Order: sequence, then structure tokens, then C-alpha cells
Amino acid sequence: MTTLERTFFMIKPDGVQRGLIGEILGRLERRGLKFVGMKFMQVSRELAEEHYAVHKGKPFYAGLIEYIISAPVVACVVEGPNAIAVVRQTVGATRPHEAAPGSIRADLAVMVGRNLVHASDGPETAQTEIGLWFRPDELTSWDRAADRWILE
Ligand code: D4T
Repeated sequence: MTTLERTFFMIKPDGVQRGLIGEILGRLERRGLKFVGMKFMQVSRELAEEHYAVHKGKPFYAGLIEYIISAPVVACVVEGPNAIAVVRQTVGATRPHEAAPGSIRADLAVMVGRNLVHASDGPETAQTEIGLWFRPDELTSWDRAADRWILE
């Protein structure tokens, strides 16, 4: 039995500014993942600092915060079998020049500081990030008609 996982996913300001929301969300949707939460929002400095707390003190931290709050983002919770690994694979490596061909970052980005998307990197971060970005009542469990053609 494969257990369903939930993970946090975000289209960063460059993805929104470049008009890539549909392209990026479409890749996750076509793969068979299910959205159970989604919002278009301006990120506050406080939320950005909390989200990237592990990077505090690193040389790229200040620029990273300014980038994330510079324009709206699309924040999502994505569900599926092995969703954490599946979404990370669809996203590609942090540095776009190291990302696997066919991944979002390989196909659509060239620089680490403009790498378009974020995805939780493990079960603990997924849980923490979902709780940080979404209230429980903002998440919707739903039956998708196509589920029986996607989930064995
Ligand atoms: P995020 O968290 O945005 O999904 O990216 P990753 O999980 O793939 O990578 P990360 O946590 O190591 O980096 C967070 C964020 O910082 C930016 N960054 C990172 C940067 O601007 N310069 C750097 O050298 C690194 C390592 C990009 C992603």
C-alpha cells in the first residue's frame, strides 16, 4: 500500500512575473498530483523570514528574502503517493544548471537566485511548511473523478 503524502509547493515571484503559473501548475497536475490547497498572495517579511529561517546568516539570505517578498507568489499544498519526492523530482535540483532535463528548473530557469519554485524537502519540512503557510480550514480533501485512473 502506498500512502498518500502532502507537501508544500510555491511558485516564487519570478514564476508569477514571467507568466508561468499555468505552465508550472500544469506540470504537477498532468503528472497526477492533486491540489488540496492553493492561494495567490503577497508574502510578508515576517513569513519569508520564518520560512527561510534555516538559511539565516548565509550570504544569499538577505537577497533571498527580498526576492520572495518582491511580488506575489502562489502557495500550494499538493497531495499524492510519495508526493514529497515526486514534486522535488518535477522541480529539479536547486541550481538550474544541475537540474535534470525535463524538470521545471532545467526547462524554465538558469540561476539559483531565480529558480522559480520551492518544494518541501522531507516529511518534517512538509509538515512544518504546510502549517506555516495554511490554516487547517484552507485545505480541502476531495474526491477526484480521475483518481482511479491515476492511483492503483
Ligand atoms: P527552495 O527552498 O527555494 O525550494 O530551494 P531548495 O530547497 O531547492 O534549496 P535550498 O533550500 O538549498 O535553498 C533555498 C533557496 O535559496 C536560494 N539559494 C540557495 C541561493 O540564492 N543561493 C544559493 O547558493 C543557494 C544554495 C535558492 C533557493
